[in-house]
Amino acid sequence: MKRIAFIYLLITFLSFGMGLNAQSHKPEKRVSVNLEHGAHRLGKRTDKYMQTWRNYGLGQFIHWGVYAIPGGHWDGKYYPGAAEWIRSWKGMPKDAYDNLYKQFNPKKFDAKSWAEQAADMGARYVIITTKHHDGFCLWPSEYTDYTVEKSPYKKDIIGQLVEAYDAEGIDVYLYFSIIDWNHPGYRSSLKSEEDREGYEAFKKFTRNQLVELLTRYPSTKGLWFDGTWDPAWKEQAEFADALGEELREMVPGLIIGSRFRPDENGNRHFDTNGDLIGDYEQGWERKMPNTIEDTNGNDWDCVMTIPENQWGYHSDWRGHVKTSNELIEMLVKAVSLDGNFVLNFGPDGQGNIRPEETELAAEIGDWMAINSEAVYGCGHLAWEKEDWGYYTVNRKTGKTYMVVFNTPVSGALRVKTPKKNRLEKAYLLEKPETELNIEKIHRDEYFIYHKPDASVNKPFVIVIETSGAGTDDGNYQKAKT
Ligand code: FHN
Repeated sequence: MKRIAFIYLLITFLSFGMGLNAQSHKPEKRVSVNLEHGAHRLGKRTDKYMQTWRNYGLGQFIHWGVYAIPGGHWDGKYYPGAAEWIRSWKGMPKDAYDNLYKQFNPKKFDAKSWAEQAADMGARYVIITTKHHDGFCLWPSEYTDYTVEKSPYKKDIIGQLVEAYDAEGIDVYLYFSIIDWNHPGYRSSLKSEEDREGYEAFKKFTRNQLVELLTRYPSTKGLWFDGTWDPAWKEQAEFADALGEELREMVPGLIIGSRFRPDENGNRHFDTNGDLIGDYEQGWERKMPNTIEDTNGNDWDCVMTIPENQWGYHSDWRGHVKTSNELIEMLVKAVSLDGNFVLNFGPDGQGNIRPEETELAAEIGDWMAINSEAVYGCGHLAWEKEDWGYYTVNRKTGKTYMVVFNTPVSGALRVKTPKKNRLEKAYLLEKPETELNIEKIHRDEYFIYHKPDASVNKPFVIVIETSGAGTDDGNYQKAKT
């Protein structure tokens, strides 16, 4: 323990000294106390399941539920907030919302076509909302009547999706909201004995539903928890820890991120000592780290919406809608910083994926069809960051890529190799036969010349080959705790 405390202090000192914590999610104050329900592991998980997770690169998020029926509108009124939250927006009658499931009959829903589209886009994993904060279950749970089985649609949606995505070779992760506005025992905070009694029943229900999900869908690779920020849940360190262990015993290698359980002091994501609770950091929602130091050496995913903040279907997207180039840049940036990028889709009440999402999926898929080699199985290369874009490196083969988003007018792309590492060759991934000119500027500093013709409006990938000392992985090692 003393040795660990010393390492904490050393890292804290180095981090502050080097100004590394600027964007960090990790609590800045590092202490070392004994915790029963804090992190159970320091550093990354190294097993084969987590290695598979790490190499996904691109994932798809699906937010679907009865909120897709109003699609951000009620009684002719436009609700600008996140569509999946409409039940809680001022002016929305709760009773009306709670009866919407009686209209849930998505006749156009075709799990196979969703899965095929995701595969064509290049997604290697999918996160599906089994139930969101409203508590409506997309599987026929035996622990509540508020499920798809009681809707006119009747059929098990999660079952169909798991089957279809499994068939496409896309790993399935189940999203599960701890917040459940439909359960009588659910409370955001526990203020009375009565609250506590009701909450005990809610905890049992939560456990039963999770066990039920993993029993029904044993090919599940992980659980993506949400809605764990309430004071009531933050008191449940012991319960959540035991539940996590029980679930992990059910599925070998089960992956659970940092949004699930608090430590005994109610800290989430990072425990009182500043160590990550869970298998990867789940705090990068609609934002991304800028440097490898920001990631604290942890695995992480970034979940991203296409418009500013709509997860469920909103029929009226206002404001900026991201382009495929922006999304591809986020994907590559995530991979270059050892993370996964998960793009959200919010199908409508009939089960259609909206045309904007379909178009973006196709554009990303076209790019991935040529360039996914620079994404899958790739991670961070600790070379000096350049303005043209991002380096990625294949973790197994060491093959190195430059993913170029901004070509300088000169066409000269600067590359600074680590000491004793010579840049020998550069070619376009798309046309390996086209070798690019390399000019040595100074020691370890080169220009690679390439100016794509004016018709090129997508990022391109250059493969580079070096000789000498090999790649310097120092930063990654330094960040590991
Ligand atoms: O409140 C939810 C939100 O609706 C959405 O599901 C996102 C997805 O990460 N999670 C919560 C906000 O963090």
